[in-house]
Amino acid sequence: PQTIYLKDYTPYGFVVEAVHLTFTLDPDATRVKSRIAFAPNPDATDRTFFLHGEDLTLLSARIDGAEVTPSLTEAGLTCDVPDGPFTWEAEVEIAPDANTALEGLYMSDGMYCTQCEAEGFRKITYYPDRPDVMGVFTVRIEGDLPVLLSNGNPQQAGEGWAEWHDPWPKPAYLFALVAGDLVAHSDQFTTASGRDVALNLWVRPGDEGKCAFGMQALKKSMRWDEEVYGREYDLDVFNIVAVDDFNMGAMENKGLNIFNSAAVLASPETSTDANFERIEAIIAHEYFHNWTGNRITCRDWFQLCLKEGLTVFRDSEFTADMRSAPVKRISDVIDLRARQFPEDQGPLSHPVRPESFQEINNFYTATIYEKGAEVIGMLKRLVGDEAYAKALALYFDRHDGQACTIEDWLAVFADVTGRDLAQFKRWYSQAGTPRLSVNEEWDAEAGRYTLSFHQHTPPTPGQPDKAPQVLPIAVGLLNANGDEVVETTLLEMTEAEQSFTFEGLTGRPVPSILRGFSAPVVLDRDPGPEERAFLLAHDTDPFNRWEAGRQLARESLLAQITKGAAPDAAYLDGIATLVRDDTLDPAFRALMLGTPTQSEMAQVLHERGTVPDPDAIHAAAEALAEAKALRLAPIFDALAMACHVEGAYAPDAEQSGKRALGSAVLSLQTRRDGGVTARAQFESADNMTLQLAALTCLVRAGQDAEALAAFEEQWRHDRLVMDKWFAMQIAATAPDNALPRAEALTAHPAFDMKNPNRFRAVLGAFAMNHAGFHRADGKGYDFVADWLVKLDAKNPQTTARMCAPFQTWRRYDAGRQEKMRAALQRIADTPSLSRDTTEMVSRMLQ
Ligand code: HT7
Ligand code: ZN
Repeated sequence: PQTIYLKDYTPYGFVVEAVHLTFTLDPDATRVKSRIAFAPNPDATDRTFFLHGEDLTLLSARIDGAEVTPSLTEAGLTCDVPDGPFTWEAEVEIAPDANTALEGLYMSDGMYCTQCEAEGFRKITYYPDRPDVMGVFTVRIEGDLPVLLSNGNPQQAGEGWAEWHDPWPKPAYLFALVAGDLVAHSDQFTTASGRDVALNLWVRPGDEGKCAFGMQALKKSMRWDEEVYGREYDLDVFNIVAVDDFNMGAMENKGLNIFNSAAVLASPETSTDANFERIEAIIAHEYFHNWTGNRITCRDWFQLCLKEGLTVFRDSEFTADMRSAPVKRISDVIDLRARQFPEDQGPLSHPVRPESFQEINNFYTATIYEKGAEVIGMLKRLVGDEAYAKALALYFDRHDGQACTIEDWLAVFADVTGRDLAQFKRWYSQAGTPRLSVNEEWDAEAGRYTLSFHQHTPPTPGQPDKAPQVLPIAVGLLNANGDEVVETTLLEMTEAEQSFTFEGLTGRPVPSILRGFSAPVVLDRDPGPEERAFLLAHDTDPFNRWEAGRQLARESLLAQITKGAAPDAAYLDGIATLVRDDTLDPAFRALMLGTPTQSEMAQVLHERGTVPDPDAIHAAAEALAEAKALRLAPIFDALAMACHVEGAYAPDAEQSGKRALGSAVLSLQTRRDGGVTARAQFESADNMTLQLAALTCLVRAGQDAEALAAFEEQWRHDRLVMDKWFAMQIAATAPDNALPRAEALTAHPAFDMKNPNRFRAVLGAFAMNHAGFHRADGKGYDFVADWLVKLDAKNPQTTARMCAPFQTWRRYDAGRQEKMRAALQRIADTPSLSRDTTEMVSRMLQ
């Protein structure tokens, strides 16, 4: 496959002045007529007229009304064109019903639907399918379906046809069309400047009862973006559509967002608190793209983090404002460490702005999204809130309507602050997770305390040597009583080694370093259990308080695994004290009860030079949970009281925090009472959060046969709930049982490999059962590899994403390594393997 390089970017030879599309819908033979006004691009030198096009049957082509015969290739067409402006017209035929890749125009249960980002529009018609070519689209849809939607504002409609016009120039990746038998949950929003916007959430009949929460989330997002970023919505209508077959979470098409139904539909009976929170965040994310992505888009796909990193950062700020800021920050860091750190420290490591790719779909990664958001968080910390707000205002002002680069983005910060951001820019070009080590010096006589830091980023593929990066390190100092003697101070580290001094102290302080996780680094520092226990008890920074508990748990697990030690009493005591503290937010206490995942422990062991044994890690995790259950047993009842929720179910921060703590306690309680409490909760639950939490406990306890059958019987008609049923019983079961269970579930009548949600529910959940996936006999690897090979022929994008569990193969023992490598090689050797999967497995094997 061909490699595309950032350095080779050149502007397109033409500008698009207007695009008219007419769709005549048919599942097997949809006709697409295009009329596009082109003019020479004064900023370009190369005037080759190339239009992308894939899997299209060209029926006719005309330039300025005269028939032409373009040269066709697999990737598109070229044609001789006049020197000045001209009109291109073409008619193509496509087959949406045969499109199982879910890219371009496809069908989901009788409904027509599109997904064009990143390069799907070229499967709809011939077009310069690149984000720097922006045009004003007018779309006519003809089809015998009640609802016909496209981007922008509705123009005219009649029986079996509708016309839409989007006044805002946009790249083709933001094009969307939906047609089907849909019903709307409608509402209305008045913008700050008084414009009325009609809001519709379109769903399949039967799903109307799952729309109210999504609509409220949309209205909250619209208001928040006005209040915090000064951004108003800019069309008369905002449509959201829920689709069952979708490769990712959702897509921000201009004025017509398309959502995976799992990312928008919710009701208390069928959705967990976590689902509600995720839906609120995704609705916000897609809505926020209207400015950060749509009004200002990316010049090329190497700049993907320009819209994704910024939009993730904005949606995190939104969730922090709507719910609890510390809880959101801790959850984001858990997620970053679980998904981005392994990526950045393995064969798939790439910079936040990559310099080359073969298949852009493989770069919608945790690095681009989550590390991209961390980079913006650091920038904001460094320049301060006020300068950040000014820089963003300038960004919107200066670049509205443009396709931009990271250079444009950084220039607004440089212009507003006068800072030289050349070194900061390394965050965009250098891959890998920096490691930060610390030395302390205390001069009692002078009352001077010095922190000396050393930063080092290990080599990553193609980048053996790294230069020092700008690290904002937030530090606070506590005295021996636990009082804060130096409030959070931002140290700006720019050198490989650098010292910072605090004067005027009356006693040796205890440092709280990297507060709020102020930079996405690994902090290599072992202050010992006493200091961690002290910070767990006293740190005023909630993130570092949680981190102290997390590190105690990590060290306990390490000692259990490598030295056969018993679970650490200091950790158990600290947690027991904290979890009882009713002044603390229950959601925070629930997070405190969590422990590192088994996969995280494998990573930590590997970093410390010990080959991880998945069975030993599982045994240690079980022993720690048992010890915690024993330690907390005397306060189970008191905790259950603290988790009591008054009144009707609401998926708000307060109630869901209580339920999160309740679920954490229930899982410990199940270890003591054999599942009696969980079974009672399962039977009496009137919401999915409580029901699923109880079922998960029963699965973990191996007491699940009846409950699983009852749950299936109750929910067999609801595809989103059934995804939970499939996933949870595989992820939470004992490792020995995971493979037989996953194999059996692939034979279940409701298993449908063509539906990405269902495929992920089985195969993705299996890979999350760490010791089950990493069975010593290698059968877990073979099972996943077999299914990936099968799926690749239908849906390359989802297949390639689901290769990720293999990325850590070099961590494990020789036997497992060889079996994982062989499974990867078998995937790589599959005849006609997609470009997507080929790129992923070959990067992993390199
Ligand atoms: N911008 C979108 C990214 C995306 C996508 C979404 C759905 C299906 C395929 C996709 N390819 C790329 C999602 C987002 O970040 O908002
Ligand atoms: Zn996004």
